[in-house]
Amino acid sequence: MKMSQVRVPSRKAAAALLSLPLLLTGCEMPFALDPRGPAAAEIAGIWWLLFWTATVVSMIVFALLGVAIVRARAIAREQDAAGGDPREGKPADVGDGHGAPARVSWLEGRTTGFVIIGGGIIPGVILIATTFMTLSGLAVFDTPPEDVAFTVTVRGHMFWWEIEYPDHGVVTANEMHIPVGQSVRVELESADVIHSFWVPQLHGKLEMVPGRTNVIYIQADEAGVYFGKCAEFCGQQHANMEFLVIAEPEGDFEAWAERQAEDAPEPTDALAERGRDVFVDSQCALCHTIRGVSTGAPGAGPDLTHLGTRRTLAARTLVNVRGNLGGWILDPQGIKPGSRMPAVNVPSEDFIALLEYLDGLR
Ligand code: HEC
Ligand SMILES: [Cu+2]
Repeated sequence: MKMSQVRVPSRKAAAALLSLPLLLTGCEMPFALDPRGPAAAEIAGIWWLLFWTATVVSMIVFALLGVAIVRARAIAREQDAAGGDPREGKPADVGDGHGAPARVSWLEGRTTGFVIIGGGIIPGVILIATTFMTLSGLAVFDTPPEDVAFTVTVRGHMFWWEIEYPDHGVVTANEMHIPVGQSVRVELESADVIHSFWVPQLHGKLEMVPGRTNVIYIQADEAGVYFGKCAEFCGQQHANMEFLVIAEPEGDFEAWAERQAEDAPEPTDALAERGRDVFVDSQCALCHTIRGVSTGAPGAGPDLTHLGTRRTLAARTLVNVRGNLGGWILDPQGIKPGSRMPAVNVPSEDFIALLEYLDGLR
């Protein structure tokens, strides 16, 4: 084929193609590459190592390819001009029968060495080195830090997170608090299918497997709200199985834990009091624990004792404001189809009271 027959993509098409990766990332640094804890920093380091190695290798490969193309075209032109192979005086069609050159002169006699070194030894050294660096980096999953502040148990449910602090006597859901700069041991369990615990800015993913306990150590070096997500497809609402890790100064953390360990606050007015009765007398109480008020079946639904202190509802599906709370109770299957909470029929006056009560659980 002659060069003129090759279709070169237009400049516009090339520009569109090149900007595609930017669109895909939304032009923001992906969470995992913006680490805020030692384990995530280690993992991001491995990512950058592999990225730059791959970049340098591909640049060299593309440069060699470019050289080969330019040379081949030069030789082809010379052949055309001379009506044969300019080096050996052979006919023009000695190559592939279409006028392409048979050999590239600068590689002649050097091909074996080039293939062994360029195709075997160099890639071998790079692969072995990066394998060792990756494996030693992955030790962040297995090596317990020297000082561990305490243990939290996180149990995955379809499609929410049960979070328990055995040392503090706290049970909550979908929102985990940790003290800044301290390492926390997290025991990962599952109540049903395989889930995966992932807080990209703090650590890599670790599976939550029914019947076993996996352990991960997380630490945040800066105060902040970190996004977490189930990273193993677990069913219809997998995409809405998210959570928050809130890293705060130790004093704030202790205050939070103390408050969470208390029983639910008493209703402060008649409406809220009626709301509590509605809750206790309805199906809600079969699935949800409100400490001091109701004991739901274990694992049937999130603990609601201090519901009003949480930032989000239903595993980060909704912001926790009264309107959303009402919407959720009326139509959980419309908001999160396939979630394990059924719509419960509550008469409208009762509903207002119920909302008043639940919103007051701070
Ligand atoms: C069959 C068990 C069941 C019943 C009955 C039930 N729920 Fe739920 N509820 C759940 C489950 C499971 C979730 C978690 C849903 C998810 O996020 O996927 C949930 C979530 C919630 C949440 C959000 C909690 C959070 O921290 O995100 C609230 C609030 C709630 N339910 C209130 C109620 C009220 C009020 C009633 C009664 C009108 C009720 N539930 C009845 C199982 C139940
Ligand atoms: Cu999941």
